[in-house]
Amino acid sequence: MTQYNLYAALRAAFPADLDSTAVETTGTAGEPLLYTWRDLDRGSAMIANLLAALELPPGVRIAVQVDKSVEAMMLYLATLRAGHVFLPLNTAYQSGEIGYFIDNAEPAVVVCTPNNFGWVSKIAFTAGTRHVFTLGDDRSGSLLQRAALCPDDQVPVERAADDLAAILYTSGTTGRSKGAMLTHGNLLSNAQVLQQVWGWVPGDVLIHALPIFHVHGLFVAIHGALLNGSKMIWFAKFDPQAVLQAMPRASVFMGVPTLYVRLLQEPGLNPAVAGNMRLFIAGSAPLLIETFQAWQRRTGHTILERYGMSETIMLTSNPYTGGERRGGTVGFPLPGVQLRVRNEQGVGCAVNEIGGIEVKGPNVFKGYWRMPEKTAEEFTQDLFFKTGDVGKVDAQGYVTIVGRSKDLIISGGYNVYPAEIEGVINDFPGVAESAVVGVPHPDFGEVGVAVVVAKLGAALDGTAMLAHLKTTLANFKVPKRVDVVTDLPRNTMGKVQKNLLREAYKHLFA
Ligand code: MCA
Ligand code: AMP
Repeated sequence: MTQYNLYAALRAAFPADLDSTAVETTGTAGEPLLYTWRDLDRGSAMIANLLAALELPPGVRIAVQVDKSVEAMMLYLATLRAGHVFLPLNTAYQSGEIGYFIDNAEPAVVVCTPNNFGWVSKIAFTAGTRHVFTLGDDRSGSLLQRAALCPDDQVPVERAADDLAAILYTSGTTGRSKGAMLTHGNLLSNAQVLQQVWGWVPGDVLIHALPIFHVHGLFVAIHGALLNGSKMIWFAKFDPQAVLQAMPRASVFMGVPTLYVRLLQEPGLNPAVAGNMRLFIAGSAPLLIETFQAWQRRTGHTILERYGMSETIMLTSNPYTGGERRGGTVGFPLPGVQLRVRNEQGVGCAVNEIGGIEVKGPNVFKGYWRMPEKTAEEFTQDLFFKTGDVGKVDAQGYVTIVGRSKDLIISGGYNVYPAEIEGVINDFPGVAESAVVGVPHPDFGEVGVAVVVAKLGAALDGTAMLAHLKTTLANFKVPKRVDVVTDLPRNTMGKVQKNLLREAYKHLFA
């Protein structure tokens, strides 16, 4: 198998003028910050050399829970260069969640914010991690202090296409997260396909306003810009007004639907402000047709919706050219991706018939970290990956997602697995049982509502329960409402009828 490194492929696309601007951003005090391509290359080389100095065997996990910064991106690039495996963690995760990931992944290195060093390092050292560095969003912390002493050139360690580049934890229907193992080959092939189908051109400028611990912000956006030698206008946090200010200088924007909903609330969104834009891309959650149409009316641009997963990176996309971008659909399978829809008996569905979406291609992950049985369960005999999404394909080949067979809520682009939340609620004193369901929400698309039954004789306090959940779970997982009821609706088999609960609560936030 040919030897290469994803970083080397990205580096080869950097512009000839390494002193031109690669990233434009603002510091924590609002001061303008510019990074050149040379800065990205040198900075990532120094961190890669620091990792090399630790003399770790190739392929160890580098777990990272830090605020978004350009240096955090350099740490990702450095991990690739050093031949290790990047393991990004949502900054909202709390100690119980981080403890699980560290125990499960056994990272050789953990990088956290200076503020969290106390509790994160305790978890990491207890789990056997020997190196814990800190990285602040203001270039503070031990990682950069140590890296500053290292040489600023480095030859990326050669890897095979099949070698791991990253592990992304994605929650499970059983309530336990699984680490999706992505290879250098998965990531590079997908980035190359997207560069072609989205028509990236020299001079493109990307607005990067997404978090960098998930596929969307970390891979689709960063790889897209780097592989095209394109400048990024970089925001540590999504702020609709700041994005609008940057828009006249940009040409590509990527966002989850909530970002589009919030931009639409800005009076300053108009065709003129979007006049230089070439492409608006949406994904990670269903884009409501109303949002799609409102965007057309307000800007004159048609959002291109695409569909993907942590396990597969990008799978389908509406056409950039040569066809209609059809709202409510996720477009066509990307070149190289085979996509089929099958019913519960495993029989292929007819045109427009609804079934489970299954996929195969160079983008499909290698399996779940240390979970061979779980991996085997998620693949068919002929090695298609079962996405857990339910959909259909029309006569022209457009794919539409109509629902999910997995019990999953997607809230503001983040996945929330009811089983995990129910587990935490059920451990709360006085709780007999609970059900968490997703209901429509105007800002987040969908949010969780918890319906809880008390044990006989117990009095439950919804406010205390919410306070407990806020200290236990990442904030976006906390249900927006807890209702205490006398019993849960069940079918004749005794199974909780979540569809009835969804129906009962569907207008709660409407
Ligand atoms: C924040 N809050 C949320 C969410 N985010 N509640 C539900 N769902 C959310 N997503 C709550 C917090 O708990 C808090 O509540 C309050 O909102 C304010 O928190 P803050 O962090 O200030 O919120 P924000 O900055 O306004 O964040 C909203 C956001 C953010 C910008 C929409 O959630 C976001 O960046 N989402 C993008 C996620 C993403 O990148 N997904 C891609 C996954 P309280 O005050 O009560 O505590 S990759 C993927 O899905 C696949 C592969 C793909 O296809 O791309
Ligand atoms: P994650 O586990 O974060 O990788 O989320 C993957 C899931 O997000 C997919 O299985 C889909 O259910 C959902 N998803 C991603 N893009 C879209 C989209 N454009 N429309 C509907 N659902 C989407």
